[in-house]
Amino acid sequence: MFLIVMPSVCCLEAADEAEPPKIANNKKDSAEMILIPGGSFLMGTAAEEVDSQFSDTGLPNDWKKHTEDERPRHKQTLKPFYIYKYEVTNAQYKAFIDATGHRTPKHWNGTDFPTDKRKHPVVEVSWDDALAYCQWAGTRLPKEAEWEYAARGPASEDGKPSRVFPWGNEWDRRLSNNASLHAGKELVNGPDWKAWYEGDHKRKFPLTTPVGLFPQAVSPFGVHDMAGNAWEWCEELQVPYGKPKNKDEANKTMRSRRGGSWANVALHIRSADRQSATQTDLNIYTGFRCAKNP
Ligand SMILES: [Ca+2]
Repeated sequence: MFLIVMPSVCCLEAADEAEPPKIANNKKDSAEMILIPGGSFLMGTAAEEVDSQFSDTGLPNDWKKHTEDERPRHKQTLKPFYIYKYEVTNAQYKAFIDATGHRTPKHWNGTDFPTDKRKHPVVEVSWDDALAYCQWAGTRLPKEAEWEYAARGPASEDGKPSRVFPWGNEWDRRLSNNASLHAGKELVNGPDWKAWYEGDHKRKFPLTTPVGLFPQAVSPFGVHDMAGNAWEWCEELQVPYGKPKNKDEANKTMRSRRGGSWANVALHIRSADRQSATQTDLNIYTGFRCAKNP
C-alpha cells in the first residue's frame, strides 16, 4: 500500500511545482504580470444588454450604433496567459527608448517624459511602437479576447454574463479616469462633450493619471486601469465578430484598441467596447499593456 501511495505523492508535487506563479515580474522592465487562468466567457454585448446599459448610464440612443461591432455575443475559451497589472508607463517606455534609440512620443521633451508623469501610461505611441516595445521586453500585445476577459472576468456564479465594467455593472464616473470625471458631470451628448473638450484645461492634455490611481476600478483578476486612462492597443486587426477574416472585409491596417481613455465617456469605458485605429496612428489617448505566454 505504502509503495503505491509514494509515487503519486511524488508526481503531484512535481505537477504543483510546474504551475506558473500567479504573479510574475518581467525582469526587462520590472513590470508586474498577473496570471489569468484559462477559462470561457461570453465576449461582446447582446442587443438587449446594450438597451439596459444605455438606460442605466443615460447614454443617448443614437450612440447605440457604436456598439454594433460588439455583436454577436459569442463564447470564447482561452488558455492561461499573463497580462501586465498596469499600462506601460512613461518611465518604462523611456528605458526602452534609452536602450534602443526608438523614437519618442511627440509631446515629450526630447527623450524625457513630461515632468511628474513618470508613472503615467505612455501615450502617443502607435501600434508599431507598442510592438517594438513588446519585442524589446520579451512580451506581446494581448489579443482582444484576452483583454476583454482580463477586464470583465468570468460569468457570475448565478450565470449572469461577465461584468460591464471591470468593477461591476453600475456606472460611476468617479471610479476611473474618464471624461465625465474631469467634467464633474455626466457627458451624455456630443455638444456637452465638445464643450468640455474645448475648455481651458486643453493645454494640460493628455489628462492621464498615475497607473493604479483608481483601485476601486480593479478587474476581477486584479488588473488596473482597464477602464479609461489610456486606450490600449491589442494585437489583431479589428474585424467583425462571427465572420471569416478575409481580405475584403478587413482594412489591413486597422488595429483594435480597448478600454477607452481620459477623453471618453461611459460608452467607451465599457469593457466590451471596440474602437480601432490605423496601426501607424499617434494620438494622446492611446497606450498599451503587454501580455506573455506562461
Ligand atoms: Ca486603460
